[in-house]
Order: sequence, then C-alpha cells, then structure tokens
Amino acid sequence: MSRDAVRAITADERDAYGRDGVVLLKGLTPGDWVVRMRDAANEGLGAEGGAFRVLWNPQIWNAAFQDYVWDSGVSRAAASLLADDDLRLMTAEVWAKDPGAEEPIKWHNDISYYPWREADICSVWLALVDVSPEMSAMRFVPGSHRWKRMFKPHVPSAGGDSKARFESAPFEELPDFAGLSDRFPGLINEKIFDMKAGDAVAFTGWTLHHTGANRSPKRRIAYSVRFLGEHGAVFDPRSSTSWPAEAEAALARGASAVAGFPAVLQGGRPAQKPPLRRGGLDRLGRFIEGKA
Ligand SMILES: O=C(O)CCC(=O)C(=O)O
Repeated sequence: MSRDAVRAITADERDAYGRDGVVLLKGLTPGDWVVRMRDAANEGLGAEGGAFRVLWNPQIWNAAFQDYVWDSGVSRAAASLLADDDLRLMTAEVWAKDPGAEEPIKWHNDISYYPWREADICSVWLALVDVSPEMSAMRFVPGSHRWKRMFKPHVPSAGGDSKARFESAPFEELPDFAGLSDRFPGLINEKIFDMKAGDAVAFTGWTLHHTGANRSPKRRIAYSVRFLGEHGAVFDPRSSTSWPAEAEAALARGASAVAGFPAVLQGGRPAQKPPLRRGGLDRLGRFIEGKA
C-alpha cells in the first residue's frame, strides 16, 4: 500500500469548497486503503444490530486508521482546501448505520460542538462502502458556512453521558429544515451525494449537514476525519465542549491550545506519527486505555 496515495485536489474542487462549504471528492482514496479501514471498522463494530454506532478516534489504537491520517496524503488534500500547511487533528470517528437504523443525526454544524469560537476546520467524510441517498447519505445546506451562526448541538443516543452537557450550549435552536429543497425551491438546494467507496465529502466546521435513516439492506460506514488549520483558531473552552488535557498543558506553558492537538502536517510535510496506544473499547465504542 503506497504512501501519499490520496489524489491531489483540483482547482474546481477548491472553488466549490469555498463557495458551498462542501465538495464531493470522487475517488479520493484508493481501494486498498478503503478495504483495510472497512475491515478494521467491521471488526470494531461487530455484528449488525439495526443500530447507529460510532467508534470514537480509532486512529489512537488502530494502525489502519492511524496510517490513513498520517501516511495516505489525506492531510495534504485537507491542507489544499484549507489553504494552510500546518494542520492538527481535531478528532475523527467511524460512523456506522446498520440496515434499519432509523435514528437521524439532525441538522447541525460541527463548530457548535467544538471548543473554538473561530477555526478553520475541514472534515473529510470518507465512504468506506458505496453510499446511495436512501442509505443515510450526508445532506448539506450549501453556503451555510457563510452564515457563521452557532446552533444548539444535537447528540444522538450513541453520545451517551455527554448528551446533556453538549445540548446545554446556549445557542439558537435550528429552524425546521425538513424537506428543505421542496419548501424553498431555488433558495436552498440541499445537496445529497451518491457516493462510491473511496469517495469523500469535505466540508467546513460551519456547514450545516445531517443524515437520515438507513433504508437499504447494507451497513453504511464512513470515517470522518476533522483537520484543524493552525492559523486563526480562537480557543473557547465552553462547558458544553471537550478538549484534550494536552490543550490545557499547552496553554499553561504559553503556547496556543492548537499545540495540544496532534500535528499531522507541519510546513506542508507529514508530522511524526504518535505511537499507537494499547487499549480497547467500552460499550459506546470509546477507547479505554489499557482495556484488553
Ligand atoms: O455519518 C453520519 O451519519 C453523520 C456524520 C457527521 O455528522 C459528521 O461527520 O460530521
């Protein structure tokens, strides 16, 4: 499996990302990388159970995901969209919806969940299987990144004990966006993408998005990696958000909080990969240090 296998971003894709706050990146990641992560995700997820599941930060403990973040060239693709050669990894998750999973991820923008008031965040949501629209594909409100509005976070049931804390954020309630394109034809042209495994959608931290039920007979799996541009990020540790202890340590020594997030690209060159940590998952799919 070759390093830097992720293809380069085109000028048209950069323009679309700037204009719409979201862009479809066809064939971003070659099949061998995709199959390796899909196998690892299925192993972590176990048998299908008609549910919506998240594996939090699998790159901490699983080489397939860690290699993708640091070695595949995906950080260069994000750097090209963010126009920033110094990137940190904010967080990343595997998002899975088994056949019959009804629970939606309601409309939201990611910045409202994160401890930043200002930040250039680019999420690369990589399809690890083919994802048709009826299979809980991602839906977006193009241009919503320009509103720069914080909306009350919504946390699905897999969010467990952090749900109440996140949802206590004092932001405005999101308007009812059901059937957007039908109710506001020509005004809001909701974007929904038909994707093949290896395609990705990249979107900003401000772009509104949501997913619905999985009405197909197949499990939908994606790996969503959130890159943070080092420049211009304003740390805002609200009680409804989380941040690593390393961010506090960085602030205490007079550095920016971004220094507490792992570097993935520095001056356009891949940063040193952190050592894989040993551990396992709790019942919510979260990593527990040392757990067998
Ligand atoms: O995959 C999903 O169902 C939702 C993912 C999402 O909201 C995200 O990656 O920000």
